[in-house]
Amino acid sequence: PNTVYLKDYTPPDYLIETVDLFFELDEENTRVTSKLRIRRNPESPGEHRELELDGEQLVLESIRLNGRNLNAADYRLGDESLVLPGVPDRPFELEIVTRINPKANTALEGLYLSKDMLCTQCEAQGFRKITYFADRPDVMAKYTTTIVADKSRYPVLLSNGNRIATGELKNGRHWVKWEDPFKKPSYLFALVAGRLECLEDRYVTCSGREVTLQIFVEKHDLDKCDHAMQSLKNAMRWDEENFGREYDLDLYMIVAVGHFNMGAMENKGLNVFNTKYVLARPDTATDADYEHIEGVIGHEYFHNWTGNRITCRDWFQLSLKEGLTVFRDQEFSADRTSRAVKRIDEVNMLRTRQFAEDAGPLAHPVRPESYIEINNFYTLTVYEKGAEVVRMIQTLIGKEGFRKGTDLYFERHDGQAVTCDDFVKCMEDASGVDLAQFRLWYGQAGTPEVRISADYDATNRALNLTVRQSCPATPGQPVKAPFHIPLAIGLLAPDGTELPLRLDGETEPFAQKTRVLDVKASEQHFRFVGLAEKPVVSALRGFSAPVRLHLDRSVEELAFLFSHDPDPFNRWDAGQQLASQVILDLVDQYAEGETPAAADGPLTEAYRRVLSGNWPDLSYLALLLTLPSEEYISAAMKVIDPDAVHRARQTAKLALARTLEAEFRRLYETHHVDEAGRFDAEAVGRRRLKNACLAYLGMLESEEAYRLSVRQFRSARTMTDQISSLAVIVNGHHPEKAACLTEFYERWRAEDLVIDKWFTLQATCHLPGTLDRVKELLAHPAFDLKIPNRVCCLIGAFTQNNAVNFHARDGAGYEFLADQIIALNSLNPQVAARMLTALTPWRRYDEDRQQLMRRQLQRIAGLEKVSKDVYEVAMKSLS
Ligand code: BAL
Ligand code: ZN
Repeated sequence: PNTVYLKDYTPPDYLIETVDLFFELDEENTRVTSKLRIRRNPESPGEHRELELDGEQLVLESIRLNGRNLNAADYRLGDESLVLPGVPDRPFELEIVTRINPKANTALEGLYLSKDMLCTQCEAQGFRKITYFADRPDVMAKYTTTIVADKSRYPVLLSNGNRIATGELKNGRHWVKWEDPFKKPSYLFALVAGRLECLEDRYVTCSGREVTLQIFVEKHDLDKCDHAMQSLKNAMRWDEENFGREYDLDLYMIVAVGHFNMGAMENKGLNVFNTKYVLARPDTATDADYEHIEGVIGHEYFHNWTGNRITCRDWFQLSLKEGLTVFRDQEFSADRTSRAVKRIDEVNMLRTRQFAEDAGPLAHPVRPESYIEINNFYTLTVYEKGAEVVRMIQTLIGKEGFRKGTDLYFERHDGQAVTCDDFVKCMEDASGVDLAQFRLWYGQAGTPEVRISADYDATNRALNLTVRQSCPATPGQPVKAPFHIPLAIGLLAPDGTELPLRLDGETEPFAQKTRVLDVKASEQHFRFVGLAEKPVVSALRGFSAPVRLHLDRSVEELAFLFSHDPDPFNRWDAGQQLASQVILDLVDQYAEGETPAAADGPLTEAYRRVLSGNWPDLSYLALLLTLPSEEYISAAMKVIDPDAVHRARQTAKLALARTLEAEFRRLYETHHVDEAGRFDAEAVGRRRLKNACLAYLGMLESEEAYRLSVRQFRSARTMTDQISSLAVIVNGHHPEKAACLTEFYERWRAEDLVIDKWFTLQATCHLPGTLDRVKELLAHPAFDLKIPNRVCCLIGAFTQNNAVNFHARDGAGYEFLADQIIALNSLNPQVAARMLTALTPWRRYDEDRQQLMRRQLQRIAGLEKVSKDVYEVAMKSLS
């Protein structure tokens, strides 16, 4: 397969001004007529001889140029292209008729069937599976779309923009015509047809325009749309208030689809969503689901400006829209929920998953330089690290400067397809801050390591900080230049109060309690003065840069910060570092064949102090009480030993449960109140805390814990409470485990998203025998390899969230995964490639596991009909 390079980018030779589409829908034989107004691009340096259009898996029926039928001698047809060698100099019209088979489309790109519904997914390159087109984001055109279909099967016919005409036809057919007044790239095209019900509402924008809001779902899901609708209205208001962005069409539609490769898709005026980010009812969706729905609804809505009106010049610039839009949805959620908790959740994901990506063979910059299959680059690096890069810009130029920067960006580039560099330039121009060195964050891969050493000079009452940075080599980038790192820092006195942050030479005290240092060199010195006592350094506050921080700390210092740091992120992080130290000590002891005996003193004491505190934000307290994940602990090891990590973490958890049982019990009972109808921060916090306590109590495997968990399971009125108690039951030896799993299945068998949770719970059970159970579940009538959500909830959950079982020494987990990938490779390459990443970090394990994992990667790479998606991940993983 070909590699595409950023350095090879050239502007399109031809521009497409208008696209007039005519769909005659049929499950297996859809006919697409596309009329294009095309003209040469005056800005293209090329010779303009040939017009090359992209197209895959299409049956070409006819082509007409300015009304004249072309025959086979007039064009060249390849597997992935249609080339017209002689096209006029002046603007011309091209009409292309193709046929496609949506039912056979299991890759879920282009037009496909989801249950009885026809729908599209065009990002990144799905439009070329609908018709021949210049399928690249810098070709922006105005679209009209007419859809003809059987009225009883497809009473609802949707596309982008506004519905401008409808009509009836013979033989029970009808048609609808849509017009999108905004220019857009082909990846934002959408079409949906089906028997759908609609929840409708209205929104009045800041300038007083009324917008109709519609959420389309299957009939039995109509009672699960209220939260999504409210989230949409919240997002629309928030974007007006925080970014000055008003919605631009009179209609905003969302359709929930059961078969979907991604989370959701921001098609202009017609978002298509994975059902899991739309549907919620208190008894079917957890608090986390509710939050994710609001976040994703916000994300897709925010794309209307950051993505749709201003789009990417090419796919290497994907983070231009994704990093910025993730940052925007993060801020939206932080304003809607708890800022501290949201930040911790984000950083947790970044530090475990994105850091691992950055440290492995698939590492790539936020703006990649090459790809084989662009679908493989919808990654944590492009999205989450991309959002961190935007956040750092805000930190460096300030909130006001950032808002001026986005205002300028919208003004300067509206209607254009631009680059990451264009965005940074707006930030520079608006703020006057030089971001030349900062741009390296877009081009250099890898997670920078920042080492801080602090030396207190008692005689001069000064603190000398030395900050060193380096960045490990990544594929194709052996040597890195120093990054521009915003390092937020605070200094604490022994009683926990914040000390002034005056640098040597400054006459005025610094006004704030947190100060951002500009770290730009590989070694830099900062001298803080006027410090009567040796301070404790609170560094990288709020996780001000996506770096690995190394700062030697004693257990006492960590315990101090865990009790006193006013920065909520750093306070939580101090607890994580403390617990990691304790657990890593246990790992060492297991590795040396010892069986550690006692509970750890400092950790227990630190937890006891936290438990006795008075906490307004209970979600935050729940996070303080949660041990670092196995993934996070593993990341600190030279060679990952999944068994030892699992055992050590369980041991630490059990020790805490034993020593603090009474406290956990007290908190559990205090917060075990029925608030089924409430989803405010307080009710969510109660549930999060209560369930964290139940998880500790469950470790005890006592009659009492069994009673509590099964009582909660059977009386729960929220999915949060039910699934949390079932997780405790499943991961222990509860006598009613099998009965509870059956009850749950029987109760929820009609709710796909709840059954997904049932699969996940069993797949993530850390007890022995889980792989056998997962294999049984593959044969369960509710499992279907063609449904991405099911694949993620069973195969993905087992291979990515159950290290101790997936990495079983005999390699059975690896073989199982490879078998599934081989089956998925031909059905849905995108999902197959995503699943395959579980084998990518094979070099992080011991020799035996390395061999076993590598063998499966080789088996996959050697497949006769390997898809581009899978090939790229397998080859890069092995290289
Ligand atoms: N553009 C793909 C889905 C999303 O990031 O919104
Ligand atoms: Zn997005």
